[in-house]
Amino acid sequence: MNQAMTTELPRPSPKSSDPAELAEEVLYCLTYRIGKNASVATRHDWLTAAIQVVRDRVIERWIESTKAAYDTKAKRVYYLSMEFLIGRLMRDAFSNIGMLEDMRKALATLGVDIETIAALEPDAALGNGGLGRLAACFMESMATVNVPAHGYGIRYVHGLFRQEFSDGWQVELPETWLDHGNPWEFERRERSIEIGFGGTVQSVTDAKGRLERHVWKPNHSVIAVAYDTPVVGWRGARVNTLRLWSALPVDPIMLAAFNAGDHIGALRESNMAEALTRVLYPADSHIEGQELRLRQEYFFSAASLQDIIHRHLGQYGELLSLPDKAAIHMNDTHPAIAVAELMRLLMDVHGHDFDTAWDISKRTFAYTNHTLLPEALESWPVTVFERLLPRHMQIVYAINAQVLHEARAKEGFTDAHIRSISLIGEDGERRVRMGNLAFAASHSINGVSALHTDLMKQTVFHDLHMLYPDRINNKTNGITPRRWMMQANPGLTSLVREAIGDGFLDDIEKISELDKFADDAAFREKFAAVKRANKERMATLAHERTGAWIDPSAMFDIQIKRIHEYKRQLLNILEAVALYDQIRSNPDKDWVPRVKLFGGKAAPSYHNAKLIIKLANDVSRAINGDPSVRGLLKVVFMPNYNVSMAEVMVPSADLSEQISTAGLEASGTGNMKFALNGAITIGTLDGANVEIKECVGDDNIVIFGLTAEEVAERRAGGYEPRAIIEGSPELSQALSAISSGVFSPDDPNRYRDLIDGLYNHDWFMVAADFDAFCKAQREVDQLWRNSPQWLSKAIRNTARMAFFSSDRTIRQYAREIWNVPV
Ligand code: 26W
Repeated sequence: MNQAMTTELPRPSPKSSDPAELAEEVLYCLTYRIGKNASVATRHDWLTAAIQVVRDRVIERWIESTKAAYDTKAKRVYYLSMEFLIGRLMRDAFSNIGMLEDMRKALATLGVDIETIAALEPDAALGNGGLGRLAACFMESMATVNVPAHGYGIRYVHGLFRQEFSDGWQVELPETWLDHGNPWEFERRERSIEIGFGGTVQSVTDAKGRLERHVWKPNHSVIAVAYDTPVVGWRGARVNTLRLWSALPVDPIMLAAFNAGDHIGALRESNMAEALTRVLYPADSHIEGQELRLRQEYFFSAASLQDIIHRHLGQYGELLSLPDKAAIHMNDTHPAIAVAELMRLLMDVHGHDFDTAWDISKRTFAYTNHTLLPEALESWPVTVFERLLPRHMQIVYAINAQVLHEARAKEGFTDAHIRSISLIGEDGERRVRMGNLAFAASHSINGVSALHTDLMKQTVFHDLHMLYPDRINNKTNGITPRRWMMQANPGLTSLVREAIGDGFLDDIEKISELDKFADDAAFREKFAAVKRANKERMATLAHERTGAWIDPSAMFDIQIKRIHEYKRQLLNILEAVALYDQIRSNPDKDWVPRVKLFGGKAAPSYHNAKLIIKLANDVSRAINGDPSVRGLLKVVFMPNYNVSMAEVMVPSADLSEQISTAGLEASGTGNMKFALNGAITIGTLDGANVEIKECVGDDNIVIFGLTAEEVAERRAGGYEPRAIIEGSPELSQALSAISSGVFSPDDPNRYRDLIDGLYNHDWFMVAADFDAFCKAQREVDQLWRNSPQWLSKAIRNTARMAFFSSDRTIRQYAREIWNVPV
């Protein structure tokens, strides 16, 4: 290594895949881009140098892809999302461009272990959960299936908080993913856009006093600066752009204030700007209604819209063709303010009339809904909206007038219908309903699983669906098999290649050829060996992070996702408590050894979710410390669950817990990751579980509990949890143990309210499903005892999951929503 470190290094001819030449390139980067030689380079320097070598290849493809889209006048997709939960990028980019193994060898010749440096890369957690991770999978699939696309979002300085446990309680710490710089991003100062807030609206009239146009005069503004990250598709097919916006103060204003001696005012401006993109709001499925959040939404939506318009005008010189050349997709309602911004740009800046602008908007926008939970539906007080965005407020009123006019013309529309479709909610404080705004402005509104789409039509958007019956459609979610199988589970990937060849790497549909191997005893053994190795890797991680030893021969039963009452981690914990009790009462029974693993973050302000984490940790301490269940039951809560941790946990699972109250999980995508990696699902008929069941077959999944319809009936018909609890000895026993402080001797009343909630209302029907869940778990035990049978089912899960590739999902979006060829 030192031999190569002469003072002058020739720039090696790039594009070689020869490990020796790649090694020279790494040294070149280390020297001339980082300014170090090998003897003083830190591990981070090696990481940066390795990334830069691959990045050079990526950039070539990036430029080609961008140029080709321009030259062919291709329609572009703009995916607007407040969150992109991308995780680490190195393995993804190296693997997709086909350089992972060559770089591994090249680095080895330099004495550098690629796995060691890969682990140093920060996990970019610019998202909360499902919606953000879906956006990341979609970006990868759009590049893979060759859709020219730009993702637009926010470059948060602090992504989702880091979670630690202090005496079992969640503690949130800031996460600093940019500490060592970010070799994947390119700052584009030239794409800086001024974004205004507040102020007034002036009407400009012509000589005859007729209104000509409105002019918005904001009273303060910030600069949006673009940072671009290349997104590499499989085999480098195409490289798209993820453009994230960062806020800076407007210098002239600052200077003027400084000159005028208003130092405090200048600082306020500067802090305001930087506060805008400082942190990701850590609540999913719960709106806190902070004004800063609305500012963030407008900031990134307006910057993105202005950027899109700038690009379109640069190429086509007019905006009437926008819908033919641009599809703007809103990932949930967080970017819905983009609707009013596009209308403003079309009318106030480019002189189009309302009808033309509205027609362009509706043909350009599409919207995906990701949740039906009422507490997660966005709305903003008219007072706040008006103060921050006075011109947009006027536009929202104008759109509302248009929509209500169309509704009144429609037969059968009563005042109640009108009230429900109005963009302005009138119950109590007047509020702008962002879902109705996004719906009204979109030619396509999609749900994320078949069940969720049906429920959307029946519930939140019932009346809007009556008014515009051809807009709602379903696009069942998917996951990228590159990250979630090829990269996360190289053992399984090699095994599948050995069995059915390489075809599935390029066409995931071909993985169905694996089905016949479910009955092949030799293959089953190999499949089991891969799972075993993944479980050993997981056991090492569990020990590193928690100190707990878990036995890889036990069943790994995993629930990882955000902590939310509707996701029912509590149901899973209660079952563990009940099982613990049964094992102690019948120590001689032939119990199946289990390790229950949990992972997930609670929103910092979500009291019950945090209490559920504490309960899991208290239960874990009691069970793991009790010699009478040693070797039979363990409970481990992994701290700081994130994408990188999921990449280790998912391939290690035997059993996947997908146990939400039916009707409440829009889709789930963790469910897909587990099944693809050969775990069997225990789940309710909720979200995409319904379709997973159809694909893998009834015999290869364990379904229990109330259906969405039954949940609705029970709710309507006066649900009485107390009676149910009293009728279930196991549940009563578990609840009274928890409630009386068995797991919290230091504070016996800690869980009193939580448990009382189950007796009194039990919104999420934990009691109603408890016995069915326990019974299903004992069926799972029974399946596990017959190992060949278990393995056959696991293999069939892997073989039958092709439908849940995000390549399929993206092709459907492209054909059925965006009108982009694929
Ligand atoms: C502003 C607060 C907020 C933030 C995020 C409200 C709502 C959200 C998201 C809509 C929550 C979310 O991530 N939803 C999940 O989206 C996934 C992708 O479609 C689905 O698989 C999950 O079922 C759904 O919960």
